[in-house]
Amino acid sequence: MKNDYKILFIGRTGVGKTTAINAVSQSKVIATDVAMTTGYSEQKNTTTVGLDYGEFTVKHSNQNYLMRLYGVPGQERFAYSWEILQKGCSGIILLADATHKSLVDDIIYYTNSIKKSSGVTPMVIAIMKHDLLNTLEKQQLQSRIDETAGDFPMFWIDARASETIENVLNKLLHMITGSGA
Ligand SMILES: Nc1nc2c(ncn2[C@@H]2O[C@H](COP(=O)(O)OP(=O)(O)O)[C@@H](O)[C@H]2O)c(=O)[nH]1
Ligand SMILES: [Mg+2]
Repeated sequence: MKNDYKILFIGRTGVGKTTAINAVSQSKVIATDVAMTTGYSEQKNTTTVGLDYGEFTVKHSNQNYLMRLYGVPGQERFAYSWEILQKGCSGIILLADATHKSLVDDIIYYTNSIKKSSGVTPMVIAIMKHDLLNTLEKQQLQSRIDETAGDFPMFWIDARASETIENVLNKLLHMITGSGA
């Protein structure tokens, strides 16, 4: 029985992909961040030029499930790399930045691209940086996302808190294995 899964963390630069994979990986994370020469963002001075890679093993009923975690380059490069990356992909975590004005557009863009090419791959939406919103903003965001992507399970995540990411990985594993794990 296959128990080795390729999981993609997809989202724009700065959303928290590298932080999230670092937080849960039990193996040394391989990152390809380099100093940025052009300014996409004022807050960050590194950007992902390739992939992050980490590993997360879940033990269930005496069986180990290895989740291979890949941080996928932001939207700028997504269109070019997507076909290659999705090969053998078992599950997708779509990371969306709660503080970014393009949050809903991002979700529409990614869910449409993904549905078109791999409509059956289990996918969940992880909303990052919600700690920077107030309660009302969070409620408004929740209803906009429900309208846009209500058919995907949604989680509020803090990339710096490993248990919130582990929850998402466990949910995704359930979806992949059909609750066998
Ligand atoms: N406040 C807050 N900051 C976060 C959260 N997730 C990530 N960050 C911060 O966002 C910045 C960019 O994260 P990074 O992992 O480099 O993003 P990447 O470009 O997607 O790999 C880092 O300084 C993180 O600490 C979150 O949920 N809340
Ligand atoms: Mg990164």
